[in-house]
This record gives sequence, structure tokens and C-alpha cells, in this order.
Amino acid sequence: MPTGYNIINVCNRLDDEDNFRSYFEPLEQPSMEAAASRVQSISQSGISSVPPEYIQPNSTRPQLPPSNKDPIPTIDLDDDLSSLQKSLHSACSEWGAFHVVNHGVSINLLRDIQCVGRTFFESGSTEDKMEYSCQPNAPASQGYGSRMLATQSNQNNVVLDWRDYFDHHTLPLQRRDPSRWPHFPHHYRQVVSHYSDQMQTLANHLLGLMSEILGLGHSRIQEVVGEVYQNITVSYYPPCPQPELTLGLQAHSDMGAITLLLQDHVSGLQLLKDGQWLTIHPLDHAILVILADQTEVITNGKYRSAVHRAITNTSNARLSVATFHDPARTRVISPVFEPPKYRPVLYGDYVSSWYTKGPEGKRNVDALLL
Ligand SMILES: O=C(O)CCC(=O)C(=O)O
Repeated sequence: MPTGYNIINVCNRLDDEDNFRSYFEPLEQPSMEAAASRVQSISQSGISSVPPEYIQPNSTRPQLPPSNKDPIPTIDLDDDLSSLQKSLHSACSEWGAFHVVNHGVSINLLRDIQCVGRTFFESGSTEDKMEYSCQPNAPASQGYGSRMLATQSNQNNVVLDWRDYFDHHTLPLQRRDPSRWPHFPHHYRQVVSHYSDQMQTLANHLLGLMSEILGLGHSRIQEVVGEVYQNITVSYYPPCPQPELTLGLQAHSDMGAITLLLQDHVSGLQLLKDGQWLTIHPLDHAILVILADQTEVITNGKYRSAVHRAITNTSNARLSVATFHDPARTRVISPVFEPPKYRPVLYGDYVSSWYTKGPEGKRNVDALLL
């Protein structure tokens, strides 16, 4: 088992004005050295075995080939209300994740966000991409990076994820600064802004439905979450010569309220269900909904956050777009049901604990259990 986590990059979900960075060691290296350590550069160098820092300890290596079972629920938002409520309730309480179809987001927009993301990673020169690198000492943390979290193996060696990413701060609007996002392809910034708005609408709709199903009234969960902090992370997983030894992204549950994930045609996402890793194959035109830890706390465990990870493969680069909806770090989150099963938590404290201790499954939300 990993013995702990070493924070390599805290690019995600920390407010621009935060000084969280000062708690952690410097993140990305200066430019040319960092360019060479991008996973895409390593993959394209033609190596036949992965560098040792990407080799997972035995206990966290994926079992390949992955299972073909894909029984995750699909929720159709066009269903009549009573069947929708029934299927959504069982998906949220038994899985913490589900595909959603007839979600109201245009299929063209889903295609466009994947297309601009792929163009950035695959058509941009290294120099162009490095222009948007996460800066280790800058107060803002969005941008192009490779090292968000790294596990520490038994031998105290850092283990890196086989992934590059671009993280965008999109909401509230005062955090949204498209000039910090790629300028290529030409409509990149417009697509990300539009996608951000559509994802917020869908996230609110889903949280409203969940709140109603639990008998809380439409807005109750959203009232506890408060103003939504939204980040969009485009992840790029290059082909890997030894997928059996690596992870694209280590196992974790998301720390905020709700995540909306778009996968391209390449499988790689796995969900932990009843102790088994299930591969969640992409479903055309669907969006994968993943409940996060604060929803578990707010609903007092009636709805559960889902542990997931990404695996790699030898031949096809995979791209995903994860849109995270989180509370402000100044927000106190507590259960709305009595008696509470979880301690109230200041979301900023939760975030720092998540990053300092590492996700390791659901250890952070479990630590709040009374
Ligand atoms: O790439 C994926 O399928 C998973 C992404 C994810 O879990 C994350 O960005 O937190």
C-alpha cells in the first residue's frame, strides 16, 4: 500500500488568491526540463519501458485486461418524473456515479470541447504548450501540467500519474480569465466558456433533482454548497508501453459536490464497486456524473461519492474532460439530516487535508465520520 502522498502540484480547485502553495513543495520544474518531463514527450520518445517513477507499487497496479462488464446505470432525464426519481435515487445511493442522457447539452458542444482539447495536446508545439505551464510560484494555479498528486510508494519513491492535463478556472465568473487558456485552436476559449455555463446548468439540475428526491426541497443541497467554484480539467493520457505497471490517474473520490465527466472513444476510466474495479466504457452522447465527497456529507451518507481511477493502454491516447463543482473554501459543509453521521467541515480545510494526506480512496471523507 502507498504509505503517504507527496504533493507535487496543487493546480486544482484552490482559489487564485489562496496561499496554499506555500504549504507545499514547488511544483512543475522550469520550462525546458518540465517540457521533457511531460508524459506526452516521454511517450513520444519511443521508450519501450516506463521510467521507474511511473511504476506503481504491486498493490495499486491495475489488473489487465480490464473487466468488460459495464453495468453502471444510465439515467434518462426525459423519463417521466416518478421513474426518473426512482432510478436516480438508486444510482446515487448504490453507485455514486451514472451516465446521464437527454441532458440538454448539445452534442456539438460535447464534440467541440473534446476537439479543442485534443488539438491543444496533439497539434500544439511544445513551446506553444509550455507557454501555459502551471507556474510553481505564481498565486494562480491553472494551466498545463503533469503532476497534480504523486503517491509515495513503500520505498519512499514518488510515483507519478501517466497523464498531462490543462486545468481551467471557470466559475465564479471573476475567476474566469480566458486569456490564460490556449489561444489555439482559435475558438478554444469560446468553447470552454460555453461548456462551463452548460455544465453548471446541468449540475444544478441534477443537484435539484437529488434534493427533491430526498424530500429536501429543490434548492436545499445547492444552498449548503453555496456559490459554486467550477474547474474544468482536460486530461490527456498518452499511450503507455507498460499499462500493467502504471495508472493514468490514481484512485480517488472527488472532493467537491458533483463532477461531470466526458470521455472520448477510448476506454480507461474505472470505478470501484463492491471491492472490484469496473471499466466504465464511454457511452455515445452521454455524460458521466460522479458524486463527490461534499454531497456525501450533505446527504448524511444517503448518497455516496464514487472512487475512480484511470488506466492506460499501449496504443491510443485518451482524453477526458472533468468539470468539478465545489463549494468555496470558506464554506462550512455539514449534513442536513439528523442525527448527523459526519462532522461539519470547513471546505478549505478539507481541500488542504485532501492534498497533504492524499486521496487514498475515501480516507478524507471517512475521517469525518462520527
Ligand atoms: O480521465 C478520467 O476518466 C478521470 C478524470 C478524473 O477522475 C479527474 O480528473 O479527477
